[in-house]
Amino acid sequence: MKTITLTAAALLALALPAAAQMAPMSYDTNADGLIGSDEFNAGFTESDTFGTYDSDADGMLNEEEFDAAFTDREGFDEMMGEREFGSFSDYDSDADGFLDEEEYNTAWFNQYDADGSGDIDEAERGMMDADMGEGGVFGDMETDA
Ligand SMILES: [Ca+2]
Ligand SMILES: [Ca+2]
Ligand SMILES: [Ca+2]
Ligand SMILES: [Ca+2]
Repeated sequence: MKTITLTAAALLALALPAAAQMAPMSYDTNADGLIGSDEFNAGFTESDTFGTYDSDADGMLNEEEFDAAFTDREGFDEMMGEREFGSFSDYDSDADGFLDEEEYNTAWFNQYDADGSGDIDEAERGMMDADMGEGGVFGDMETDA
């Protein structure tokens, strides 16, 4: 009987991380309650919002693609609420006229890391969840794409 109990407990312990990974927000891979920039980059890249907005599939967002995805998008200001969202040039840190995925990821990470602490804590994560959820910035990509 003891063996069965232990086995069940072991199975449960194994099942928990797997269940957590199935959640839509699996960014916090080391489960410390914070999303660091590495964790964000990995999760955000996987969600492939970048690829969705890269209409000509050249691996870069040009200003036109960026504006279509964000600044010119209907209802975008409402989704951003109080948040400041700059223009293309604010995010094109090397000013080559394109956003590569790293520039793009960094731009959004900085949006969510509102206090600039270098990670996204639970409070900041609420904003991220709202953006990823239905009616959020990334929530209705399919209907917009
Ligand atoms: Ca973490
Ligand atoms: Ca492109
Ligand atoms: Ca660039
Ligand atoms: Ca923070």
